[in-house]
Amino acid sequence: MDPGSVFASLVQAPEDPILGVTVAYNKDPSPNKLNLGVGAYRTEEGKPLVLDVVRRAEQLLVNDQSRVKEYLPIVGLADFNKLSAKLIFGADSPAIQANRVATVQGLSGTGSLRVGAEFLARHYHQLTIYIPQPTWGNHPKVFTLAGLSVKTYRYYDPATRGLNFQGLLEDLGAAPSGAIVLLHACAHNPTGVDPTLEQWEQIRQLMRSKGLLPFFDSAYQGFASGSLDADAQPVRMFVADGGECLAAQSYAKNMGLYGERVGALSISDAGITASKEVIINIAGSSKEVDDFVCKTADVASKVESQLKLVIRPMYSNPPIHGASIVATILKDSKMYDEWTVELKAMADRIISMRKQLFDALSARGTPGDWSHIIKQIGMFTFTGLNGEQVAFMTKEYHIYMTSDGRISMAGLSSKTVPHLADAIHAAVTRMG
Ligand code: PLA
Repeated sequence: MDPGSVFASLVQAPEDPILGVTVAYNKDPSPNKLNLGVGAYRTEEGKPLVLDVVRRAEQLLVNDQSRVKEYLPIVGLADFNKLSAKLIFGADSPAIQANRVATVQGLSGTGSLRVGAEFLARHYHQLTIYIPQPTWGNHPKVFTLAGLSVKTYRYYDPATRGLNFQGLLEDLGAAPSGAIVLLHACAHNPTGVDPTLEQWEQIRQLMRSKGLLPFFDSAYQGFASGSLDADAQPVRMFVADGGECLAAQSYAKNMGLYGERVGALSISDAGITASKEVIINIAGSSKEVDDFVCKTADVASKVESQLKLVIRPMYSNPPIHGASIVATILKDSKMYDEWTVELKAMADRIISMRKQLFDALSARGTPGDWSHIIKQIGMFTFTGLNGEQVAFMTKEYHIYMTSDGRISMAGLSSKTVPHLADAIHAAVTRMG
């Protein structure tokens, strides 16, 4: 019997639209090749960056002889979970103070999204999730495979290269009550277009009035503005109103821990937002308030217990190393401060790449309005280049990017900006 034959009828699957760009890049022998596909930060020298504070945390961990390699609990490292919830919801979050938040460690952003989606598919009454159009290419697959039904809401307007706010409000306004809504916490991927805080407030009011459930994907906290707190503002607005909220966090980009696969999923249950004194005035008795607080803490514990049932048969429990690095940094105020400085430097370098690319195109007189390069936020520029132009740039200039015209600004350096500008100029003038 031919041992290979049982899978002989398989069709060859296509490469991943994002990670496949790196596969193609690796095969290219050209010395001028440039990978602007996957969102991975590079230095001015084009090298991957391990943050100094991460190296230092790793050193501390290595030197600590009391550390062992035993399994973590199913939900992960307790310190890491607490600190992660604080990082996204805010240290003074009433939800955390009232024990209304259940947090589990996840396999980076993707794994945390998947665990959240599997949990919702099992325990939430509405199985429809609305995702922005466009969104990160893996979102529809993660949610569909978890058992949710995926619909889209309008988000980006190609004509203005900005937010289609009216379309967004109309589509969420027409969504069935209770539907889940995936929101990018900041630095929307791939468009680089975020709502303003005023627009977030309108989105919040609309969603709460219709009982829509917010599920935040926070893959770039700190990368948009350079400030961890400013970038978490949209999430904190939703948590502050006392309604339910899910948040998937990734430390891949903001701590440069890509391959360590470290992230978290937090589920905040509904609760009261006013101070105890105010509520006693309304409710009449302190006991009623205590009962309520107790009940909500009870819900968080039930949520956690069910998350464990999702995780255990999937990968049993999460890896220890990355979470230990993060916890070491988050719990030490000096290391935390060092992290924020290094994070701000990464964000600033990306912003300076935007300016340099914009200036280079202006200097070449490249036809079209390129101001979106400096207006868009975060790791990516959604250039507006079409698939044909992208293919031309890859073939003629060895520049690798996703076929939707997204470029990772974090992969660019002062040295490579002219090469990219030449390629865009040629693509636009010859294939425009
Ligand atoms: N959510 C969004 C919006 C992302 O852009 C990414 C990563 C993730 C979640 C998942 O990241 P993690 O699992 O590594 O934490 N997006 C990258 C990489 C940077 C990728 O596609 O996997 C991108 O190039 O779009």
